[in-house]
Amino acid sequence: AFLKNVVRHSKFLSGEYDTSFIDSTPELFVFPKSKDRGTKMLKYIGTTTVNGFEGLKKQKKPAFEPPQIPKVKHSEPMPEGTKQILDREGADGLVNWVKQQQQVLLTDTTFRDAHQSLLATRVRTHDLKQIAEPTARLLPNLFSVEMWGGATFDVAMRFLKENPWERLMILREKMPNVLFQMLLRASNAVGYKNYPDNVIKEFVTQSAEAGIDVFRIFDSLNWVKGMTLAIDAVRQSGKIAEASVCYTGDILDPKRDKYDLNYYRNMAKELEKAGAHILGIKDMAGLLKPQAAYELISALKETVDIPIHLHTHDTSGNGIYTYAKAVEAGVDIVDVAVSSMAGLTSQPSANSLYYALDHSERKPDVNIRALDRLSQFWEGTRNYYEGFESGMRAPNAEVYQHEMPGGQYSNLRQQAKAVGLGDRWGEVKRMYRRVNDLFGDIVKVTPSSKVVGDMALYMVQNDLTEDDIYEQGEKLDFPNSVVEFFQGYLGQPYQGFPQELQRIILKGREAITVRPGERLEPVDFDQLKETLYHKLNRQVTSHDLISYALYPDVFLDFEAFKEEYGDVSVLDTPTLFYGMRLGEEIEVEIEQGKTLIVKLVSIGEAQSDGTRVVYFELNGQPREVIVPDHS
Ligand code: 3PY
Ligand code: ZN
Repeated sequence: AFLKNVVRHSKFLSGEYDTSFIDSTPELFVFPKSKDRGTKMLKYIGTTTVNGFEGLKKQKKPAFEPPQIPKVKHSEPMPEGTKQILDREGADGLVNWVKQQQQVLLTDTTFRDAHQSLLATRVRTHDLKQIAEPTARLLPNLFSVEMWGGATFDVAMRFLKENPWERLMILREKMPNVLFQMLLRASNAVGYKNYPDNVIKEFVTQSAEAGIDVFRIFDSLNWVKGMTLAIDAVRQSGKIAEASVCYTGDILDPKRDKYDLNYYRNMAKELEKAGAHILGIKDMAGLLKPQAAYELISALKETVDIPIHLHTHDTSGNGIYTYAKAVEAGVDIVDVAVSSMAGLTSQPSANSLYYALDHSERKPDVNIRALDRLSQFWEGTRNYYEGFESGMRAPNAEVYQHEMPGGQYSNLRQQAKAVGLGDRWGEVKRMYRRVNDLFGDIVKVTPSSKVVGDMALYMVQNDLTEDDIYEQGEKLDFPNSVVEFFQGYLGQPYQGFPQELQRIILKGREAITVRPGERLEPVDFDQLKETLYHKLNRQVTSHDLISYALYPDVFLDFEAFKEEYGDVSVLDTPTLFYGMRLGEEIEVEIEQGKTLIVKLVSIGEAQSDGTRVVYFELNGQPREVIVPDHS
């Protein structure tokens, strides 16, 4: 709204300007000064000091020990890695290289799934960027670093108030040697619903251009029909399509025969035919038991020619044993995390796997000292995020009962707390499995896992049983996500929906069996750009546009937040979460080479209008801001 300068001038907008334009309208070249960058920041710090941060219990900022960043020689050339192989030899060349390896290759998930699964996805770019270059230098032999996708896109904007595209580009610059991997929910992109086909294509194109090399693509119901568009888009961008089968049930349990070995074999063949460069096995809950891993991988190695990449979660504590058996059966790549960010609902520890495979032919070619140093950094950094820990302290083999994905565990627990079910968490977990059975035993991974989670919360909250659903279902108002799921808007589950239940839940609403994307109007990006331009009053980048197409409300809220508080991604994490202690002084680098020194002097009494004055010094000058007091 404050922009009155050249970029808003009608001549400039219509392109009817020449060099005389500058001379005739000099006033338009006065840009709004970044005058209030400091004030906005003080307002943020003041508000957070007084009111706390969303999702965290308000408390005085703890004094954290700064994490130890491993020292590396910045001036030395960056060691080459898999990224150079892809760039030189293309996707097929890279796949051939993988096939030639005797060692088991590693993907490090510390930058994505590990913190999605342990810390509700809250790890910030500010911390990731400290350890990015050391990781690239210390672990150049990784197959890939998973650092984007899944829930990170949404959480970055919604809670951390930072731009996910910036994260990608900042890390890319610091890590030019290893493949960057993301998790793509096929037709759901990085969201919770199906998007129009052209949005998926555009998102893949933009992600590839910004630096993603490997796309792990999955459908939340293992519906191959929902995946082919994304696979094609990735192939067209010249990147690696890792099409994945989600693993559920237990292939060795004769009573769970819906998802047997043949089911996985068939799907693997279909994905290879659909153009997968690599076959992913996505064991999102950590249900793949060691002997099952041996049999599954052995069977799939006979079924497909492409490399196999196994992903699991260590919730039960059996992760390393599962990997050891998979390695024995010839798996090509496995997902691990740096040890202080591993275990529990996260991936198995890279450091532990290294020793587990010591003296074997397939021992990974990584430097264990390097892994130890990276682990020290993460041990310190993890303390910043303590308020987002799930509360799980030990391996929990109950996961074989409830089957909840590792990435969902901490989030659903937060959600349960938010609706007042914090002390009924045990019931929620048991209900989660009962809902799965009620729904006909479905694959549970984002977003189908969210549907099961929503239904479980709904049933616990309203004290409902399966019989109640069948008997009183006509009168019940089911959660939206559940209704849409039964409408077929997330695709079709294997062997279809339970029909009687579908009838009860839909109450006469339509149900589709075609691919949802076929029925969605393509987004008119030119029109959308125009709309967004008027909403933001500034130039719209292609990243803004796709963020807005995926998450319109979240994106606009994020923009409004920036308007009020500026760019808070420059703040250190303790300050972002807890504000400041009285008398504390911090330095904030607001841009390269420009640092502000902020001191919190005092906090005024609560006023009758519900505000407080917070007194700071900014670069030695007294400054005060008025902030609301929500207590
Ligand atoms: C996601 O989709 O975010 C997941 O991590 C699923 O396991
Ligand atoms: Zn996962």
